Amino acid sequence: MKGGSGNGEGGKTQTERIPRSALTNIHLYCFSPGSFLKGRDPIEIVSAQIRGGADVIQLREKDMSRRAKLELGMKLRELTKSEGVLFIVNDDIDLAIILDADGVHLGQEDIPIRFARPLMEKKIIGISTHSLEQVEMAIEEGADYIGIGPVFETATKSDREPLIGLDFLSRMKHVCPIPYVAIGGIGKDTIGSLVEAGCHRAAVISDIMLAPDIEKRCDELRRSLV
Ligand code: TZP
Ligand code: MG
Repeated sequence: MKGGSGNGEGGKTQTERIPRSALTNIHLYCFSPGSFLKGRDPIEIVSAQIRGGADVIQLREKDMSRRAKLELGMKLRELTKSEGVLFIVNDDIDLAIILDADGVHLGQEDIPIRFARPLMEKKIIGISTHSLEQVEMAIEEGADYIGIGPVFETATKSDREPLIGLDFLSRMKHVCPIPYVAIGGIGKDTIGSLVEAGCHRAAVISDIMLAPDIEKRCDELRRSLV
């Protein structure tokens, strides 16, 4: 088992707080397929990411009904639990609670952390940030980790914010005491520059979903990050 609230070694129960240390060792942050599904089996896509070394799986399905998200989420909860991988739900605090996920990932337009925390006291709360001001606010509000980006150009998020760039990323280690995960346009061709900027945690969507061999690509990316 890795960081997740597994039912394997350690025998943690879901009522214990997910320790912040579970986030210390995460490197490769992956996702459910969303619009990249293309007729494939979502469970097989996530399984391949886990076999390749994903440390976190986020349920991120922007076009699914909540009922469909619940059904997929139940399967992903079971899979991630048995594999000892952290399971995070995007946007929906209620779905995160229903699924007994390890945490929720919020955006700047979602419910603020101060309202989410009482509902998720023992869980992880992550938040997407796009500027120093948002990073400082996230820390002040008690985020457990931060998503920071977009670092590079991406077609995956149509309403993306301005690029933060590598200079800003390299400053994060001085300004951010909690784990931060870079996102946006990260893949096998760009991951080296991320590491050069001192960032060893990456969230990757399209480069993995479009790869001919998802497991192999995850393995390559994860090896670059450690
Ligand atoms: N937030 C900022 S960029 C982005 C999100 C969710 C999309 C990242 O996708 P990709 O395909 O890895 O660039
Ligand atoms: Mg959101």
